Amino acid sequence: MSLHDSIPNNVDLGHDRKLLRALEKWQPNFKKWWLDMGPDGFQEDLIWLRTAISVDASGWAHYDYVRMPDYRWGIFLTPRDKKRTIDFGDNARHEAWEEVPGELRGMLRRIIVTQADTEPASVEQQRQLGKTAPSLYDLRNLFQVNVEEGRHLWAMVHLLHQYFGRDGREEAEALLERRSGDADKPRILSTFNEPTDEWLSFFMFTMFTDRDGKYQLSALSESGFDPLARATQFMLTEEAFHLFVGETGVDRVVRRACEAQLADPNGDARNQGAIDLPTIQKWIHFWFSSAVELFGGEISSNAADYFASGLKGRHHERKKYEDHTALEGVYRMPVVEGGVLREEEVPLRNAMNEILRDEYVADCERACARWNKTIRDAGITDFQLAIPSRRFNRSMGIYADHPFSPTGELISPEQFEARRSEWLPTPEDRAYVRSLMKPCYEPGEFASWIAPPRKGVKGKPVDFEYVKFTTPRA
Ligand code: BYC
Ligand code: FE
Ligand code: FE
Repeated sequence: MSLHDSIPNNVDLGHDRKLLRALEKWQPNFKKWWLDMGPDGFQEDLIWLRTAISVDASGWAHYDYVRMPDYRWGIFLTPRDKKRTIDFGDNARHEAWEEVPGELRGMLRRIIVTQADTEPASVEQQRQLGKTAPSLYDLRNLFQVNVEEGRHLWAMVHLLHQYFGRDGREEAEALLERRSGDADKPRILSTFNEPTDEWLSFFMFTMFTDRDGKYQLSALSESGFDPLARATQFMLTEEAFHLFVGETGVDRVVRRACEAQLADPNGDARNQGAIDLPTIQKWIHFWFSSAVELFGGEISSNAADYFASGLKGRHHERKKYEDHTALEGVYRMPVVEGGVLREEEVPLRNAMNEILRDEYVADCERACARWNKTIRDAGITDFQLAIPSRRFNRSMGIYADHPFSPTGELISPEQFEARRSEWLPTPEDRAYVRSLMKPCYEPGEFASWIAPPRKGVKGKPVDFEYVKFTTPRA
């Protein structure tokens, strides 16, 4: 582990001068991007952050006050297993690749660039959120997520630089040039161009969009291209925290909604400065349906090629499956035909995106069941939240051209429009949620619309000074 090099790493950068020089050339451009597009207005403040300093299980994290531009963005891969083989697809049982096979170069580059692009995109989407943080605890968590997404970009840029020569270096530059939401040079995937300008959306994003990241990274951690597998394995350990922020964040908004509803004489949480449960449901509808697009087409020859070549497996491919060829068997999928939904059999390899989406949906439903427990525990028995059908509100894939209700029934466009404002955030809902977004920067204090967490970070109390401002704040 070289922690004191210009770029902390466990990939022996010191012995690869050419690679080190290429990355050292990219580094100032990354820092410039971070200052231009990272958290706006907090770059001088001291944030209680964890930094990766080792990849072994015995605590890879180190906590201290850090100014974000001084964060030690490093390159860490889980250790190499020299006996590793490719474990699925047509190349199964061959030795894992340590270099990029010529014929897979284009496909692999495309996967890595797509993954890489999401990381800076999310930082850009969240750039203004610090100004309205509901507490110092949440402010710190936002910045923790942001610096780690920055490190995920480093992890992918390292692969581009080390294994893709000149085009890899060009892709690495382009990653710093695209901008979330920009009409001329947008980020690659749809969700990463959606504004995330209030905190309910931030919690939904870390709940639903980062969770796509978990499943995509998991599929890539099975890759026969060993450096990608090892890079994504380590990214997954950081991802767990992002998902924690999202799932518990939503849970805290739900808890507060219940308290406020029960405390209000008219049973209206909004009267108490909270976000009511039906509004939370609309945000779930919006962000789930947006995130679920990220798994790609239901029937996808790209996905079949990724699997066949051994580049992208299923979630827990080695642990969970016995047949790693996926040449036999079918996936039964509801499709729209002649105006009705009916099941069609799709060859397994072409359904890989859908198989991964299944894992994702089940995980979202598990989280939703916990929020519903929070609602019941509060004493509210007539309201439950729900994850909508994956067919609801889609703009890509086989369900895109048909309106579906949140419970997944095929409906007419008129029926959808008649209920749109009941199902999805209206401009008024958005204005209401935005009106609540006022900063709460006193240690231990929380905004009116969110309950405190059950405990602080890494043994620190909830009222710990997670952010020390170096300039006075309003
Ligand atoms: N938006 O066969 P299809 C994360 C394109 S999140 C726009 O359906 P495929 C993170 C597609 O590119 C994880 N375009 O899809 C989270 C293709 O284009 P072409 C990110 C889209 O290729 C929070 C066409 O539609 N990682 O880490 O099987 C914070 C038809 O392709 C979208 C990855 O995505 C979309 N949503 O699957 C920070 C892993 N979906 O060929 C970070 C790498 C599809 O017509 N990516 N298209 O030009 C992949 O494995 C695949 O590219 C996808 C798409 C699963 C995304
Ligand atoms: Fe990430
Ligand atoms: Fe993440």
